Amino acid sequence: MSAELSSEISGDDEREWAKRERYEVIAIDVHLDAAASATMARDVRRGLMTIPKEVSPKYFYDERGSRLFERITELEEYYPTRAERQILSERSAEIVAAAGAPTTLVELGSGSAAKTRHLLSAMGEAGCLETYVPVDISEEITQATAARLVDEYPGLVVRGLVCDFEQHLERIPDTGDGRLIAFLGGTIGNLYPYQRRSFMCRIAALMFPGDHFLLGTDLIKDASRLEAAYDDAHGVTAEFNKNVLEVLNRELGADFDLDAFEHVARYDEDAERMDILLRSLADQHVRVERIDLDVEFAAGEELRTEISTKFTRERLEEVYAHAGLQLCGWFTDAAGDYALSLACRPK
Ligand code: SAH
Ligand code: AVI
Repeated sequence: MSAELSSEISGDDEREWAKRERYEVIAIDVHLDAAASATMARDVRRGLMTIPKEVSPKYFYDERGSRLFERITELEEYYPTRAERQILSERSAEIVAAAGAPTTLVELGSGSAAKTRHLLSAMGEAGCLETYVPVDISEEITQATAARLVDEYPGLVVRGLVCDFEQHLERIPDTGDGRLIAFLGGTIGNLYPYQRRSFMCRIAALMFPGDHFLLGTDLIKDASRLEAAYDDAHGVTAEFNKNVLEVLNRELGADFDLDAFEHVARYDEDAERMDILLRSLADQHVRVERIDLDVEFAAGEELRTEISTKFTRERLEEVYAHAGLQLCGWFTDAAGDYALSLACRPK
């Protein structure tokens, strides 16, 4: 609002203007529609008919699932969030400089953007911060995050996208002047290798010269620490895992009995990934009404709900090279548990 204009209004008017301003600086495009429910129906049908059975982790994140994930990030056993926060709090200024002082921060799987503030603040301090583009499948958390950030960063424009980042990456706005595209939290580890390869090629295709990609990845370590991180003593991860069954019950009219499954978290050394599963505690029958599907589970049978791949620097260099990108920055926490890597197009 201009100073001239603000001097003409007061009291209720001023509050009304403040509200209006907020609407003007936040634009969230929602691309989850009838097609998205059809995709979910198709995905779930295919997953429950496959051997071994599986459900995509993107269905974890309804409002309750997003809240449970936030609780996971605070658990003693779940070190990745703390490690990534340490790197961002200490090295964001360096990362922003290495990324060429971008005006726009695009964040895929942004969630509550709790750690992202370090990057936004560093961009603010470098005098380049203009636009933040959160991209997430959960509308509730994206709206709430956008509202909080415009309050915390006066002048920031938020142009969010509620969509599936595996399908709608091309909708990310071209804001000109250099973008930093961040994919934090280790979420890339939740993609299967074939999904990761296609995702990375599409990211590379989106990047203009001068754009940079910042990727958070958990690093390979001792299996016992990994398994504890995904099977905490308070049972929050178990609740998060079982929440996907609640989502299927609500969205697809399924009748999963949550007590008839147990949470399992196992490290697969060959595939270098955690397998997160739900093991059936008995022979049982599940009906998924909305897709007219009957599914049999044998006692002990496992339904895979998520993988969480762990990386090394060498493996990430291969991931980037396959997508035609080049590693141009490597930042780890003091314990070497977690890495943020910066990639760009080769000159
Ligand atoms: N980046 C945050 C949140 C990580 S949790 C952090 O580091 O703490 C993973 C986030 O990705 C959730 O907010 C979830 O809603 C989102 N997400 C998962 N699959 C997605 C998909 N296919 N498309 C868009 N967002 C997705
Ligand atoms: C979002 N993603 C990176 C988390 C992970 O560590 O793979 C999801 C998670 N699943 C169980 N705990 C955390």
